[in-house]
Amino acid sequence: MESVRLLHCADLHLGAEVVRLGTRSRARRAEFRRTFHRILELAKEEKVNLLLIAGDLFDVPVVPEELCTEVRDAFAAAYPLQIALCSGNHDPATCDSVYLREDFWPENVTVFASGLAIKEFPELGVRLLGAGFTSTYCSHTLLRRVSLPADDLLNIGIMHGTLVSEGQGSEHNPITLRQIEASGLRYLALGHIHTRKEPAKAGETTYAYPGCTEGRKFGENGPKGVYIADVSRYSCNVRFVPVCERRLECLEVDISEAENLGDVASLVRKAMEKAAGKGYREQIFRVTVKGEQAEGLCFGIEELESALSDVWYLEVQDKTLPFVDEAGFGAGGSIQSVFLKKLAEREENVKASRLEMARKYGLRAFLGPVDIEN
Ligand SMILES: [Mn+2]
Repeated sequence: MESVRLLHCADLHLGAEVVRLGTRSRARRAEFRRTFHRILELAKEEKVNLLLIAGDLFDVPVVPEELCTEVRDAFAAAYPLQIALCSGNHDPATCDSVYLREDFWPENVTVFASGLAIKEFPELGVRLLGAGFTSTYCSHTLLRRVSLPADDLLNIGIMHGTLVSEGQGSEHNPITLRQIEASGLRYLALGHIHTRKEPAKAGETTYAYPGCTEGRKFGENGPKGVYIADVSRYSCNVRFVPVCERRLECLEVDISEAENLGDVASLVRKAMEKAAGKGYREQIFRVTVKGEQAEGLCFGIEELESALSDVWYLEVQDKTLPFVDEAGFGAGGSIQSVFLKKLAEREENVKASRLEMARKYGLRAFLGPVDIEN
């Protein structure tokens, strides 16, 4: 075979508890499993030869039996697709791991669950090198140098680990670019980093992190998916394919222009659509509203959330500053007017922007605690 098509994914975290989605949490957990099945479908549609799952397929080392069976049966049904996976820091091959169970995995599944091992697939023209975690931590590198036969097989690697600079350590399989370069691999399928990284090269080796396949918590934002890589002796073409059921987004919206609840809702809606496109209603948002409230504007978080209840999940954080009537302090006598007077006395020595900040936050501090952003 001249070239081989790989589907490279990692960090599916099946069985993960999804934090803080309230009544949506249960539905969200089921979505992680649906995404797993979608990846198998995608492998079929794209006529993939080899599916690589680079660690953290499961969220925990000891996996509920029902989930083990679901995954195994789906793998078996994907035959003749070849599937290879390695254990990661969340699903290390500890003594009671499903990865070590005899006669459990179907014939088309290869599991790497200890130090570097090799499996050849002559029918695909591939030699696979893989290693897996045996406990949560692995502070030595699993990417040992091995001498590979100079034959026609393409050398492909799979492991969970952390890219480090020379001399830097990591508790999760530290890998340096020099080690990748010396590996003799054409492609190295990595897992562990949940943010996708564009494929890059070290020597002749292309290495990549596809990121997790669903955002588990805010911060794991944006579209999530897998890499499809066409690898030959001469070339390596990698493309990203999103597979996530939903994306997460964290947004900040300035509502200083809003005069009523409807205005606030429409500013937030516009920001959500801008971030996630037309399908924004199906996504998961954390929105922080900020800015200075206009006079007379009065809204509660719950009111705002219910005005936008057509969005699948939305939580709002309020960091707005309340309205203060500065003109009302002009007459003098009040503690606020003394504060403004003192501030004015320093006008010549302090930068205008700092003075403005002091005025803005200082006046609000008379009303209660103030959250000052940097
Ligand atoms: Mn992970």
